[in-house]
Amino acid sequence: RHMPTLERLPASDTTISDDFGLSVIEGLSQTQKTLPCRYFYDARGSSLFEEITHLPEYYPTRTEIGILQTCASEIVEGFSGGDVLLEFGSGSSVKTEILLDRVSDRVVYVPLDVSEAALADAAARLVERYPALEIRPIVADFSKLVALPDEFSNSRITGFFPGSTIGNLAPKEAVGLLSNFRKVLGQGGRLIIGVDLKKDPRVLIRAYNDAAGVTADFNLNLLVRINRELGGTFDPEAFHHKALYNPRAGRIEMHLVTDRAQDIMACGRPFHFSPGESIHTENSYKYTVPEFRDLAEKAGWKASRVWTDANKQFSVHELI
Ligand code: AVJ
Repeated sequence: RHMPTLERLPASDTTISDDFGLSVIEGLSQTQKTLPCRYFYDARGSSLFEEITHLPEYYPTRTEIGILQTCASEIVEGFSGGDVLLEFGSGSSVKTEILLDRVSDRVVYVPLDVSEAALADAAARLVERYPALEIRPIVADFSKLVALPDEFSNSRITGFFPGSTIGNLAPKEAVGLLSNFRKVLGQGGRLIIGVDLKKDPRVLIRAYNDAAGVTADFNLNLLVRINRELGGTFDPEAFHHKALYNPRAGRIEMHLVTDRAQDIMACGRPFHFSPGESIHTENSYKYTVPEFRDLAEKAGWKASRVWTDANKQFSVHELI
């Protein structure tokens, strides 16, 4: 079979090239220095994240996969021929296979990702494994997506957004993204979304502070990337990884902390660090089931079914 053709949405052209340099200048100029977590995922960052998902302390990925395996038939039971499964930020599409394995009718799979290479790899694998599946990959940034190609305007679309990526957004931004998904999915649209649950902070902190130090390397890789791509002069050895649970905000925070004063350059500009100062690199919000259902309803969705694992570590929600 031929490889599916790649759709490039006009809206995505401007969005994919959002400027790393500008984000770094803006983030490092604030009183609490910050860097956006979306820049973790260069080639090394992506492979470190993959490693994280296999760590004994990092429960979310394997727990979500377990839930999907259990509830996949229920998720796909309403599918009929021509229905669309659209995955926001599909990456390798590994979790999608759990759903595709249970689909009997001829559905259309639309993987949507900023990485053309990831889409090509995933599509090549899926056309082999699912000969009856129609695949229509779209290169786009799901956070900036405004509309789908016209050909989908009459389709019933199920959005799929696993991985608890929604947790990286502040609740207000999460409502914004969910309401945008609702517009994009249109009439009769449905969303299946993975959300990490609130739990014993010690379990959470361990998941972001693994004994092997992979999460530390993942966090520090951001400095390596700034050095390489933006002429940065960070000494990654002079920073250490810190993960904490902020109970008032209900989120894990990751920081890069320096013990001593530093003057570094990045993007041709100087930045000063005082002893003990940190760069806030990631938030990972955790929700109870009712908290997330409320959030989804603020975005105009109706919370429908929800699946969790026996230990109530992770949740998969159906929004209609
Ligand atoms: C899967 C992107 C949501 O917040 O748990 C893992 C990323 N950061 N370890 C998460 C991450 C540190 C992750 N997301």
